[in-house]
Amino acid sequence: MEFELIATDAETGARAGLLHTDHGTIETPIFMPVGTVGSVKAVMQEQLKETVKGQIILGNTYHLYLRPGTEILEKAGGLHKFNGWDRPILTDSGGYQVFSLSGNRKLKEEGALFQSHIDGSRHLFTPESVMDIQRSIGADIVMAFDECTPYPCEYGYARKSMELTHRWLTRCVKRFGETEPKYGHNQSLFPIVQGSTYKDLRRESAEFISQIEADGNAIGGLSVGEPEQDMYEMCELVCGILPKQKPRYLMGVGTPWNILEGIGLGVDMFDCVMPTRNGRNGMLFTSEGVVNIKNKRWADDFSPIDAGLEDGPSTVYTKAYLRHLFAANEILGLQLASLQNLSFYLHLVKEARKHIIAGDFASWRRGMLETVKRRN
Ligand code: PRF
Repeated sequence: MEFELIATDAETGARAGLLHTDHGTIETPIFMPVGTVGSVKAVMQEQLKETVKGQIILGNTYHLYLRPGTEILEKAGGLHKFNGWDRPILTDSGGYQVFSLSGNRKLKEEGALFQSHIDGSRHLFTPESVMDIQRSIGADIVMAFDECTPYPCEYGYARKSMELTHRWLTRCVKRFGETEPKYGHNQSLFPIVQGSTYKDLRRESAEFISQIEADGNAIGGLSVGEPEQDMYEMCELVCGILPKQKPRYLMGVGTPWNILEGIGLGVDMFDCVMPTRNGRNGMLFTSEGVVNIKNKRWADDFSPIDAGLEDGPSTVYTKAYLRHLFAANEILGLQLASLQNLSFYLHLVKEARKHIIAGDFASWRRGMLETVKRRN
């Protein structure tokens, strides 16, 4: 995998780049739609490509390991073949999902013991097993096994957790180095910076992660309930240490304004369930700001869902119609809202990239931040 920096903004830390993988080139900054079980909820792969203009999607090791399981994934020839998405895929390691989803989990030096959220069965994830599972899934980018600390988190626990994440990383790197891709395309391992909201821990973690010299690096443990200012501060500190020539991925972030801020701090990749999950609840992200499409005020608003988007569901469907679909509990409503939000997120990062290259990112962003935060 290779990362080419195309442009760097003079006023902020923003960068535009090209990330070359065996499944195609990703233009950064990029947003990655979340396809937890190998499916971006309510959206077909054709729509992800043609309407949303998605370039890379994310899957979860935790979910795919529990269902359908590595045996089926290997029989299929990997996740790309299984789900029909032939562009890049990134898989999260399960480090986060074990802690947020499974019941009765227990952390040991060896790994994480947990109970499946599906049938209560008991499993052990270790850095080694998680590398092996991600080899079986066959994602282009695989994530290291980490512990994401909750917020707030006492200093002592945050330090111990970060140190465990570092020891786990060493084991991930070793196992990954000893194993081969299964499907003929290359895979890259991204380590994850932790350290909660403590500057000294974040600095130590970023330095530890940098010396791995991985193809890319991730920032975890943020957007877990801390004030947004703390998230930005940690992000800025970490981006100042991580290698400039490698892509930086801020995990699980966030709102459109979080993404604009993150780009300004030097982040290249983002993922979040927000556009799809909130979309299914009737919350739309548009070029006019945030819209609660269930609100009665849209009942006779026959304007496009998002007049600012040139393609996507807006070219065909109106706010009034989408509101009607939600009121009538129609499955198409969930699909259209997901398509709208993902199209908007991808549009936003594409515009950001355009303005980084044009050299007016900072002034463009000032206006855009106000617009995307507006409540309608
Ligand atoms: N670690 C992993 N995945 C994640 C996170 C993390 O810290 C987060 C935190 N926002 C989201 N997804 N492995």
